[in-house]
Amino acid sequence: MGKRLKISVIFVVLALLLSACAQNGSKTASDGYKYNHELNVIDDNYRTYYEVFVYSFCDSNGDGIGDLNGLISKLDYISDMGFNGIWLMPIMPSTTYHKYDVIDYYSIDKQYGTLDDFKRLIEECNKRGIKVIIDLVLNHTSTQNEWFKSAVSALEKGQDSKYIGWYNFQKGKPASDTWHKAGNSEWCYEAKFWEGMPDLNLGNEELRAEIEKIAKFWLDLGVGGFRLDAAKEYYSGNSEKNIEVLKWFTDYCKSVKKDCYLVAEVWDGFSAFSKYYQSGIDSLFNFSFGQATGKITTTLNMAGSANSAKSYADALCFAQKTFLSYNPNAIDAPFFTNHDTGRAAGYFSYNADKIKLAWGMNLTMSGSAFVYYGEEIGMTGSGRDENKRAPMFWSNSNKEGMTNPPPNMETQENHFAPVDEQLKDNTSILNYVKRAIRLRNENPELARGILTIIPLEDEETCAVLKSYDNSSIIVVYNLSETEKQVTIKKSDFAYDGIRGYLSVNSQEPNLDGETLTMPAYAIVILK
Ligand SMILES: [Ca+2]
Ligand SMILES: [Ca+2]
Repeated sequence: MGKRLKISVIFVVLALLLSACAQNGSKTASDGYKYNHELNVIDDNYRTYYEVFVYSFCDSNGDGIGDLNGLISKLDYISDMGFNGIWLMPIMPSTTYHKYDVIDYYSIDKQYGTLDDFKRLIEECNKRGIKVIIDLVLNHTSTQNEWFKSAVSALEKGQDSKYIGWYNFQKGKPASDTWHKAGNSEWCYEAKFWEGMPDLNLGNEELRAEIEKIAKFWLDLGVGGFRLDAAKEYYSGNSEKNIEVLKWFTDYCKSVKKDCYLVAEVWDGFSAFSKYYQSGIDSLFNFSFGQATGKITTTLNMAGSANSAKSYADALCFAQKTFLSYNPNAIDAPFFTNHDTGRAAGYFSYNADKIKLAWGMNLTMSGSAFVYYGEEIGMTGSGRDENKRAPMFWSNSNKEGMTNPPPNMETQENHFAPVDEQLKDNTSILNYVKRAIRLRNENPELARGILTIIPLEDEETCAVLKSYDNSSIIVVYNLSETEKQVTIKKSDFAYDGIRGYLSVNSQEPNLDGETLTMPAYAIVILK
């Protein structure tokens, strides 16, 4: 071949490659994935959140306890994973390692750092387009909180104090095991979870004014909103009153910062928690799809038509319809695990394929999705609470930043590699999760789309249409352990081709006309 001919052949090949890329707007990634598209991240309240337990995340000063500066040092990691939101578990001064018993609502626990560190965290997050929401515990305080100490001291002396009305006190002996004696007084106080956490009386107007002050304090510091702990127990057994509390608090926060984001924990069955959307709150954690007993796990672990892929798509559509019927602006908050549930690896006996697919299902759900730290590497954790909050497993060889376990944690043996090793492995759980978040960040329809079921013949597969802002994508799920072929007629649901996919191994999907061949456990997006 002459030199000139060689050059022109190379030129033609290059031109063909370039035009092929231009045709579908996609680029091939270093791992061979052919469908990388430009990011299309919208700055609204449909985000992908990373739930961080600061205590166990990253230690910057060598005392073995995670801290805000340690978290700041990992923001590039979090941002590279594609997260554009962080939920911080409680950071305020507290007597416990978990810090759900708050002593002072206007400060940072010394173990974690200072308010200046927090301000720097917000600044650094702002630079990366990450919205920070913080845990706000309104059901109870610590017994060491000045409010409670003042109330008990007044009761002991038979004096009056405005703080007495901030809690639930009753004269006489404790009526049940959620009531405890208040110091040396003749009174007892309600503490739903633990005697060290007295329940607040959220009907008290002065307390509400104080809570508004607290919310404004943090919103002014730059937090993007709040995760509201234990909203079902504000008034245990009285959802109407709880909904009223959420409405008051939501209205107040939105009056301070219109685009703030509120998500509440109402740990209950589907019909019970969805009703809370009547409060106008943005989001409620979707307990029906997450956890070991939720729809994702039962679909992947149990055979039979009640757990078929079709039933999964039906459940997705029913959930969205229900939430929107209570609040037209409802944003679902799908999570798969959190600090109170066992870690996902254990739900599937450490089967990496199922762990990946579960995250794929979670991260292709509409709404703001939440991923608990360490889940992206399939960390181990079950049983007592401390076990579920183990030190983030950054590396085997480099212990820098790694924390000590929470007190009383039993040894947790990780079955999967640490972050530094998984980052380098194209087929790791971490890189699967990263790709799933990338798909959310490329396709606004994934998080924001209104769902329509696309009927498929095979019950181990399902498909939904997601429409948002005059654009639609089709998400197809193969929830079986074998390859499947699926046919979706372009005359019924318009699409050009494969837009992206999630595969639990290196196998790729293929579209031939209207016939889509899907590897086992694959999720494919058509557009
Ligand atoms: Ca530290
Ligand atoms: Ca309560």
